[in-house]
Amino acid sequence: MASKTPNDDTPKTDNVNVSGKANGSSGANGTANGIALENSGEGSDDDPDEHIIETTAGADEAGAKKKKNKKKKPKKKKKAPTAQTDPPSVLMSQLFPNNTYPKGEEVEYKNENLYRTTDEEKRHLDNMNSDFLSDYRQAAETHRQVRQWAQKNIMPGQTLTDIANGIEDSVRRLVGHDGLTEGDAMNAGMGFPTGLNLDEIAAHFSPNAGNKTVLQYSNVMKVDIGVHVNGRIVDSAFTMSFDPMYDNLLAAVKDATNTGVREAGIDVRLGELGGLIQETMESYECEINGTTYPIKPIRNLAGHNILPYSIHGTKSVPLVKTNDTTKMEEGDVFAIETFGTTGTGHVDDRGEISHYALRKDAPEVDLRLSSAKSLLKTIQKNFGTIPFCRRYLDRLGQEKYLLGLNNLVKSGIVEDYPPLYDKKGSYTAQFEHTILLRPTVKEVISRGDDY
Ligand SMILES: [Co+2]
Repeated sequence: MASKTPNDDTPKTDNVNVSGKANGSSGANGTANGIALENSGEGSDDDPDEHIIETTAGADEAGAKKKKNKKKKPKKKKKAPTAQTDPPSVLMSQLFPNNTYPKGEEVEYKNENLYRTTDEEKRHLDNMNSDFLSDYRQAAETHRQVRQWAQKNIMPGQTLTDIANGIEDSVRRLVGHDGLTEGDAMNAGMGFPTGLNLDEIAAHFSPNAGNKTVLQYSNVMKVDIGVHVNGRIVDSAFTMSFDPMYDNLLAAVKDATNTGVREAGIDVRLGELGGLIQETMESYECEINGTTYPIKPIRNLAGHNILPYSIHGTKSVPLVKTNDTTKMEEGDVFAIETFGTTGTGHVDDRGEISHYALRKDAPEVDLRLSSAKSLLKTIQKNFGTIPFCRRYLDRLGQEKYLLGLNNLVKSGIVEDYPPLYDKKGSYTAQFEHTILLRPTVKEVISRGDDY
């Protein structure tokens, strides 16, 4: 989830189009959730194990045995699952017993910080963080499994609403918290609303109830997913497109993000890191419908540090060179995210808001509106300071809450995060990873085979 640079006073001169995306005629009809279930090819009895993707050898033998025994139909012993299903439904804690979740990519620090890899004191500090690490690794593995399923199954013709619900239901199943009983979403689940940002929308769009937008072949969609376990939020995003025309745009942003991830480390100055990101991004161009565009970083968006239950800390990682001499420090968690665009390189607030979060520094206000008071209690109990969207209130059974919600925003208790647009007709892309600056090594916790 992107951090927008504060004090951005550029007047909003673009022609305002509040209606958002046109709902082009719907193409191929998706199934419920927009996801076709992969058929495992085996028999069609209603055994839930049938959907498990076979990863072990000996499947043929098992199949032959099965035919022989067909008439007897012996009762199978249910073993604990060892593979994820399609769509994802097996608990992380079952796939990885005893809190042994896979590590992210571990990268040694450079130069004067290289000593940390083997330093006894730093190793001791690292070992004291085992709960922090296992929570973070569980959240990251959930993120990888859900996003890789999403990458395989998202197709033009599906609605953004079905795509968002498919991702979020999967995340909640894998961490074992549906978030429907009071306070359950605070244990583990969504770390922020799923961003599904099309074309010139760079960030902070998630469908509200009733949104009928259908994903088109020509769209460039940023998928920004947050997963948290005990408040440890993994913030990681990728971009999907179906037309190869956009490949260079995506390559530019992937390279810029990987530059930021590679060059980040203890004692690195944030303004200088921005310069390296900018240099990488600006070395690309992309031809779209016969016009060649330079790829620009979006200069009023930034990466950010992450604190427990709080997606935006106080440090930000710019996408262009700045004079910010703030250093990254041991123990910091950063979301390194970059955005590239064929547009102006500047985004503005526009359109209907979906994303909100309770402010950490919320003032003590005597709320007069009873609906605002009760909504505030619901938000505090279910989300704390974790960002949420209107759909998350809907699924808790909240109704007619908009007046109260707007009142909380006006009172400075809740912050709203409007969708962020570059100019109409432009295309934006995003890639993002979460990194842990552990005492001994940098861990790119959200790294996967995909990006
Ligand atoms: Co972010």
